[in-house]
Amino acid sequence: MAALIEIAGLLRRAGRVLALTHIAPDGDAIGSLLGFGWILRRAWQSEPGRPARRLILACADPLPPQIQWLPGADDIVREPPAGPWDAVVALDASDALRLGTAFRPQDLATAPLVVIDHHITNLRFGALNHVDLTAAATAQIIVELADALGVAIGPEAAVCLLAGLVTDTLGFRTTNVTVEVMATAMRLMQAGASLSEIVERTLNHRPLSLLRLWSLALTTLQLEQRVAWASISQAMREQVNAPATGDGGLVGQLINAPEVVIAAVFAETTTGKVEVGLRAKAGYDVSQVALSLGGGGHPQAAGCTIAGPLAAAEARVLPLLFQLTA
Ligand SMILES: [Mn+2]
Repeated sequence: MAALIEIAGLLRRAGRVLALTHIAPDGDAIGSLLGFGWILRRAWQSEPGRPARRLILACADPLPPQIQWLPGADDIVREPPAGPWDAVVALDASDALRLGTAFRPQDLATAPLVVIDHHITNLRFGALNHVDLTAAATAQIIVELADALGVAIGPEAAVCLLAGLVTDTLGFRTTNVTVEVMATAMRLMQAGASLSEIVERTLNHRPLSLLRLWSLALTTLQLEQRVAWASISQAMREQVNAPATGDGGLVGQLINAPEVVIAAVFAETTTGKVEVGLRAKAGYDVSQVALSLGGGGHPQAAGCTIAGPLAAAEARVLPLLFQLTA
């Protein structure tokens, strides 16, 4: 694994950096991307007298409302301008496909690809890979990168990075929350981030259209062999005027039922594909199922996007889940 000090050296020397995060972005994807941006700009500022430098932050998909408010979010572009670059950095993504159209091989003509991630399914697709499976969020690794760069974390970076930690750990409730994670969170609070505001604006954000969508999706809820699943069609979204993608955390609700050890939500996209969100209780591992279907994630939370229609996607995925609980 590439050391953060090596990556920090490369970033300090670089004049033109493109940073990318994954499609269907969550709080850790955007929090890490923005936190990275704030920290790298500060590192560059500490070396005055150098020629103007260029940092572009990109995410191929639009940001959901619960993370649009993070400091600097308006500067994220969906399509990066043309290079050349001195470094391309991929954050919180386990493979290049997950970066969507923001990932263009020609951007690597002059630049090494630096991968910074914490997913067990990471394919180490960069020239430099820092994949820390013990990190609760990619945001936690960005805090370590700030230390490697020797820069103090400012209030904007702190908000973005704490949002990444809070959302990926569901408010510090997942099994990977260690004393170290809590210490990082304390550091970010000391640097100016409000924990209560972040929880309120990310995890607690549930518009009525989402609750109405859940009410429709829950009519499809089924349970077999301790596997619970539900589906969301585009027709349901239109009926309640809900956003075009995602389940807004429904799969995370299903896994909370004591009768359930694995949960899945199948969500039809506007292109007819199906996003599959998977959750597992401790002792079960859905990451390998997601990986085998072209996706990825963590043992307790993973996902993939596969061919539709909904019924075909369910017929393909459910037998793999039943194998885990047999
Ligand atoms: Mn993450």
